[in-house]
Amino acid sequence: MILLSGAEMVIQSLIDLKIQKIFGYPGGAILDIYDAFKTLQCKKIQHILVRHEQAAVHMADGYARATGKIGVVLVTSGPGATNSITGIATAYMDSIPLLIISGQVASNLIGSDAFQECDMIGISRPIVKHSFLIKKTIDIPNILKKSILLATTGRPGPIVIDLPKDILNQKIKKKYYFSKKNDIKKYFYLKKISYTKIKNIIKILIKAKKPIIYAGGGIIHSNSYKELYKLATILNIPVTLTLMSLGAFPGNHPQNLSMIGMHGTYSANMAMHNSDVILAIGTRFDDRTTNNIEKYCPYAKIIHIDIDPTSISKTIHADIHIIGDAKKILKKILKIIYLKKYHIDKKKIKKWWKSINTWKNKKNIILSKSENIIKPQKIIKELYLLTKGKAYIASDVGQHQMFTALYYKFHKPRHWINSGGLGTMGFGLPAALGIKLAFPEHLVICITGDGSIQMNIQELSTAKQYNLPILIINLNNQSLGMVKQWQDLIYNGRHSHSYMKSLPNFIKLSQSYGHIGILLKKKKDIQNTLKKSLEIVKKGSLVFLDVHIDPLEHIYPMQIKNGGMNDMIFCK
Ligand SMILES: Cc1ncc(C[n+]2csc(CCOP(=O)(O)OP(=O)(O)O)c2C)c(N)n1
Repeated sequence: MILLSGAEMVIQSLIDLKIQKIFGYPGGAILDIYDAFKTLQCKKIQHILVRHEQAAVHMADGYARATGKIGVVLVTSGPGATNSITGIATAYMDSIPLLIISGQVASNLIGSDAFQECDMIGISRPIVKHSFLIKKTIDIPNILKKSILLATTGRPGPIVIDLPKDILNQKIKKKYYFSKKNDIKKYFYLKKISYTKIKNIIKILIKAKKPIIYAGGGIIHSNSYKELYKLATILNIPVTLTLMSLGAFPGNHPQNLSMIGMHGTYSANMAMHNSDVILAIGTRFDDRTTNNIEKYCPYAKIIHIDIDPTSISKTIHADIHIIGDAKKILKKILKIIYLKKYHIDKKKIKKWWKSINTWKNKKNIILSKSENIIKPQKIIKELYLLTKGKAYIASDVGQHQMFTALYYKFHKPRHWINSGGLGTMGFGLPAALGIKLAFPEHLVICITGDGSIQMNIQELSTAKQYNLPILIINLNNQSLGMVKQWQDLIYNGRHSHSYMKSLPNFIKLSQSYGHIGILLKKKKDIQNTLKKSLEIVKKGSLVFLDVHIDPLEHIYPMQIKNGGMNDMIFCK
């Protein structure tokens, strides 16, 4: 057994837990941990020094979403801890597994308003899956191990570990014991999946005249895309996705109706509204996907599969539900379909498909003609064609996010990374860097807006330090576009503080960080400029492409507030 300080135990445990990357920023309370990187001569973990703790959490979050592994963050006490809060809330809302290790003042000073003291456990409590204040050095390995299990199992989520400075002390060595055995007690108990319920669900799906699958982010968290694909194609059922699950079903598959909800496609929302059976998997029926719950899908029987019991009938009543891992449940459904040799008559829902195809073919978005001005839809479509839907794309929050969700067809899961639940501007750039760190060989693109990018633009410096050549596409409309759109539609066009007058010169700004800045203003240059930018990125430089788009463009379709799923508008 080796002797280590508390700080060394943190690093050694993370090595033993096979953590490869830590995103962090040093400060007084965690200097011992930073010192332990040196005293242990740690080479197995790469530490990425960000420029702001919020970005550290988003970077770890992007890394986690793209890889399916946990993202680990290290921040100091006080302002370091509070700066991480928006990132933690972002991960919490989208069920992303993160471990946030925060420094704390020494145990004897806790509660005395000591320098850089804040009650991190208290502040973060409503936005974590669980948290620990470690009181004894020897508990460090076990609590780290337990935290990773908690963060990554069941419904994933962020865990905070607060570490008082005295228990990390580099000068005090204690026996380090890390158990390699799987000896942590499971914290949840899942009932055996009911055979009768599964048979019942299959019968309902087979009998349905207008069935639909509504697949959420849980499909991605549980890696059950193959099972979803099999079930949907065997039964010939249309599939709708949420903002969080784009890519969980191939974007160009004829059964894919794409995104539902506030900015969902016409066909997806119409099909949901008119369906007679909804199979909802790994989704929580949040308000952006349901519109007014009183008018929600009036003809449908609802079957809900989810790992989180608190999601069942939380907003929409489930007629039948199964709690558990989506992959296991879908596998069981498929197994029973095969074993029992159910008679599946795909033609039975021919009429349903006819209606869906009419909705699909309806030209529901009326684009105003533009001679020279770039329409945001056009650039995203072109990007999709040039990258063949294979790029990892991180976005920020606003119109550009919705344009990307609607016009870039994601063929694979974990390639569309955005903040859905909290809707955090400033997420895109750090998240894209986290993805690039995970997959250095892959093309990573950040699609952002002139408002969002300025919320974490300092990370261009991190990108330079770690040589992370991504493509940033700034859909620049000189305004907080989504806010302006709401003001146009709901506030009679009164643009109160949604226009930004003094934007920086993004080209010079990115050049000053050591990157390449390119300006795109004309419609006729879209294809060539995109190609050129992608080539430069491929050669190893970060490109900041500042695209001046039509500042008046809106994102449509848009559901009418308080309406049903089928109440949408398509133009101003
Ligand atoms: C941190 C944060 N503050 C405020 C908002 C509210 N909000 C949502 S979209 C938006 C405008 C985003 O503007 P921009 O990034 O330029 O994107 P655009 O809508 O123009 O594409 C704002 C202010 C938010 N989502 N996040």
